[in-house]
Amino acid sequence: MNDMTPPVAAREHTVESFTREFLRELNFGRGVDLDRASANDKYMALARTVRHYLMTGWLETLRNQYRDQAKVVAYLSAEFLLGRQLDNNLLTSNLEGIARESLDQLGISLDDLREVEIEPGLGNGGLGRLAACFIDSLATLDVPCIGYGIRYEYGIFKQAFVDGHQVEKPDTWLALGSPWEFPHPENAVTVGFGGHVEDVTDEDGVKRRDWVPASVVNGVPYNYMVPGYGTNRVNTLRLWSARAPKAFNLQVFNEGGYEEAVKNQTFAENISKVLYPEDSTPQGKELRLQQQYFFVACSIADFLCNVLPQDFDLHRLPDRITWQLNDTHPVIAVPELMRQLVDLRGWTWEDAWGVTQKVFAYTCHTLLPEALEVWPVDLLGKLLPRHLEIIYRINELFLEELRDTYPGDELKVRHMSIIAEHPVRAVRMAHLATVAGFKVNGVAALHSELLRDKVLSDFAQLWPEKFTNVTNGVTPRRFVRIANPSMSGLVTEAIGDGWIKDLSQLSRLEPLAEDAEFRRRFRDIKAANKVEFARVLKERDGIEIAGDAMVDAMVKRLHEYKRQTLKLLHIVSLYQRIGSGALPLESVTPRTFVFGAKAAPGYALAKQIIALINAVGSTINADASLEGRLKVAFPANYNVTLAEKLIPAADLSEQISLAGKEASGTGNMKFALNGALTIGTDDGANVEIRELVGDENFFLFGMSEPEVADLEASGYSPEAVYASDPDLKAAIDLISSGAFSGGDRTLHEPVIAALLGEDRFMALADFRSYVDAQDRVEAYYGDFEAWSRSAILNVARSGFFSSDRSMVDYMDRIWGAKPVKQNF
Ligand code: RUG
Repeated sequence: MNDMTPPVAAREHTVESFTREFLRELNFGRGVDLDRASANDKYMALARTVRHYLMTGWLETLRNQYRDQAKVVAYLSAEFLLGRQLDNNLLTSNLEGIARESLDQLGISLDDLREVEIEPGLGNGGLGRLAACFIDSLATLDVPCIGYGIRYEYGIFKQAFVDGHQVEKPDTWLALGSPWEFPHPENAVTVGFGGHVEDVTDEDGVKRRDWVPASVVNGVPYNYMVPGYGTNRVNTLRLWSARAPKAFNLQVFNEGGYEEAVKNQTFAENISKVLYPEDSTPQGKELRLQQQYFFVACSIADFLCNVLPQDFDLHRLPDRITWQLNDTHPVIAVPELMRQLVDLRGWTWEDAWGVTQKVFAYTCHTLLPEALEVWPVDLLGKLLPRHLEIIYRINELFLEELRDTYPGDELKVRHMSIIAEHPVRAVRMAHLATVAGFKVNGVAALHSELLRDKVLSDFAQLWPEKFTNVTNGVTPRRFVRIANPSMSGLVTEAIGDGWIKDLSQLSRLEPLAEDAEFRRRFRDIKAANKVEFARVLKERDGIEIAGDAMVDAMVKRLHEYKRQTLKLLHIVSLYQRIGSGALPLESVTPRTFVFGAKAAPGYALAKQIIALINAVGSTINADASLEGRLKVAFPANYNVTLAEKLIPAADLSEQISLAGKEASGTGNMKFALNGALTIGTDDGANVEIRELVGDENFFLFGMSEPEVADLEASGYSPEAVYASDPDLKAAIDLISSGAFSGGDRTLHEPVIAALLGEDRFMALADFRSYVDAQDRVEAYYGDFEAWSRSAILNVARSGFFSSDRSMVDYMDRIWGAKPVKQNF
């Protein structure tokens, strides 16, 4: 590319031009005519038409970047949970109205075509969705960014329920084609695995270590456009797909050795076959480490060799890039860069380490010690022998520094070492990231504080300036503008559309909370969103819910610390109290309890909790005596697409983790921004949500983090809590009696045993406070004017939770990257 290359002609933003383009794609791209085109043909043609409109911006962004060499943020993430692309790309290309009109004229419904798109589920939950929000915001803010990740052939498993039990099915998101990606097999990068390391002396007599891998795998880049909203900038997301360098062994195949002939191919392609189904508690699996190394090695080589100009002096690398490490998953990038500089380019260790320490920054997303990845040295050494050597060397120098700083304090040295000695010798990836990174951030104020004072406190003492906080955020484009068009229309009518790019402008809605007519319209929109959600649930899952009941939503991965069991105990308690006559049915607000949750396939207790929720749901839903007042809806396979329907419909957002366990949460932000009130503990970003929306517009309950720590220290007895609270006891006893399992007393025993035995996340301890808070919810919901006022204030005061703001914070506190406006 040079400055003389003419820019690709921009497409005309007219219905005629769009129609021409669409029909051309249908005829020439799909080889069908309109009369015979299937819905998929039409969707594909539509998607390709939209991407033509984004092409000028993309090519210009690449050209400008190549010319200006502005500092780039490379967001290294094993997960990008993108959600459907069509709506977002229609919005950013300013084609929503034009596309609809054009398709209408052709007798095609845009809404029908939207339904054809299968979302790329390339992430487990919050962490992957956050990455998708961040790249959207960076493009919108005109910041040069490349997202680097893995193009999993199968994304997060598709969840089904069989007799209420979770069954995992492969997510075949690519089956009908993927119109948004651009594969470039000619730019494949080669990555090694296994083998050994040897000493070599080069022609100049310089000795160095040389890694001789046992096998190699090719990484093929697939590029995706990441268009900004209200700007011409289109950044790139580059996802790597693994391929065998040699397709297969023809000779062996011809001799009938069919399996043997494709062995290499299978090994290679398995690497990007499936998203590792974990969220907060990683299981140490070889394939997972292969995936991690595969994508960071491809990404680093790509940046050094393809993105930077060939004559670039790598000593200036820190001026050109920050590699943001999204959790510990990409941390193997640290020794990989060292290897690139020392082994492949002959740099001294000191020079290489000097640069390495200036280009990586690390975001930690957890507080659970078991979620901080460690890799046994046996495994790491087998797969990446040279990287293990480099890690040992980094650690050796680090420990020397520690011994100088803390003479005689071997306990501290052992605590801080990158290498753990027990239970097996292993590399602590969070320590490696902290030692190498120039910044370490948590993802909400409380989380960053606990990271600094508890999880990584020794490091924070040594390097206080490294530690910072950036509270997470969510993109207002997808989660308000697109997901909630009616509310967006109302907001825009009231304050203009500047909020879509500057969410702090939502504060201008505050006075309207006092305006009865505005409240009525706001309420009407929520009511209509509920009807729409009910329609979707019926069509998608065959679940029937009332269109006008309170929508009480708990959607997140299934994990004990998130405490779906606490929500369940509340539901069972309501049911039990109604059944026993303690609670008159007429006094109970009609409510739909919506659950959405996938359990990691290897997490047995989480799966048992799912089965229990479904069992309780079936019983309650079938109980005619409740006159439909309580309903449990647990649609299988909760995903971004369903989230976009549920969140605008929700009244109550359940954010009930044990204080000190949820790093941030981002669902909590999406609900507040769509006018749901939160019932929550003082945990993660709930703390900031409550501070901003105000105590009176938030239902706080439960122990604070210091109270949890105190209770832990003084000895917690779930049995004692159970014995002392009659409602809790009655609820648990009802489950144990077999009331939800056709009289079978053993079926749900493991869940009850976990609660009464250890109750690691203190659900029982917070039960009373939670039920009291739910009583406050009931009472407040009855006053619909007050509730609507609070709902509007939640929207008005949640502008802080835009991922645009998060990105500005990252730029200021970490990256030093600057927006670069596109001038065309
Ligand atoms: O559990 C956390 C959420 O609290 C957080 O909001 C999200 C994004 O920061 O990341 C989630 N997370 C953490 N996902 N995987 C991990 C494991 O470290």
